Amino acid sequence: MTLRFDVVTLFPEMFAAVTGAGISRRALERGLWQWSAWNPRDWAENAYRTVDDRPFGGGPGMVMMAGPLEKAIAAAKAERGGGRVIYFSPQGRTLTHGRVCELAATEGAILLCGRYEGVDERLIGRCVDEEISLGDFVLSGGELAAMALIDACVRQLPGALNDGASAVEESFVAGLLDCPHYTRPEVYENLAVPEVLLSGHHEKIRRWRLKMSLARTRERRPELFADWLAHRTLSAEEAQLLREIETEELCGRNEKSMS
Ligand code: 9WO
Repeated sequence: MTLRFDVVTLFPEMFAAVTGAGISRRALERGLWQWSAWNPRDWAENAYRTVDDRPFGGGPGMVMMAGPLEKAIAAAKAERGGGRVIYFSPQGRTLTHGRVCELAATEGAILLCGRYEGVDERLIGRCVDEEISLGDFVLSGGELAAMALIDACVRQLPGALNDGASAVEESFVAGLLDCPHYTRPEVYENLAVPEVLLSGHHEKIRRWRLKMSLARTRERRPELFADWLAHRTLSAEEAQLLREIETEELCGRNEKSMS
């Protein structure tokens, strides 16, 4: 079973961003995932290949017509033998790491990318199984959101990441934000790398990184931190690190001076 994305889009060439570069390109070449583009223009009714029309009720801009989209979706379904249809819009439910992992473990989906002011609501009612948002902002179309989903899913596939790096160790996986990272030089513009990272003491380094993840999550994403706390039993080490973090805050120290 291979992850497969069938993308319904007026701009198939945009997808070179995921198919032609980086980790997702390598994974595609390794056969870890597949994709096809379905251009609704190929199912347009007239000689101008029109796929949009003016909104009923008036107002600015254009709306994508249901007919060509439904036919493009049907063609994709026929080739892959069914599949869920995901539509990308700010009206959808916010994408999470958990949903990405679920999707990466399926046969993939048909990704419907809207343009203009959106898609005729009847098409959404008839064909769309799930509506996904990346956050509270507006893009010019669903393509960049679809590519974000593809990239996030593909990097979860076994064998997609390089050199033993595992998606299981990244930011979010443990429900916490990532720790800070440093590379050479040891001093940059008078700013030194935290000493512990140069110590070669792997146990201390692991503990420091966990502490930074805890402190950052608590400070920057209190709702994420509350969730993390609620869904686990604190280890003795985590409890100790949190006490240290709280004490250091009371003394007026912040992340920048912590080490
Ligand atoms: C455009 C527009 C122009 C004038 C007045 C109102 C308007 N609304 C829109 C609009 O929402 N266009 C959308 C463009 C239609 C659906 C596809 N588009 C889209 C998807 N924009 N932003 C997203 C998106 C998807 C996922 N996460 C964040 C944003």
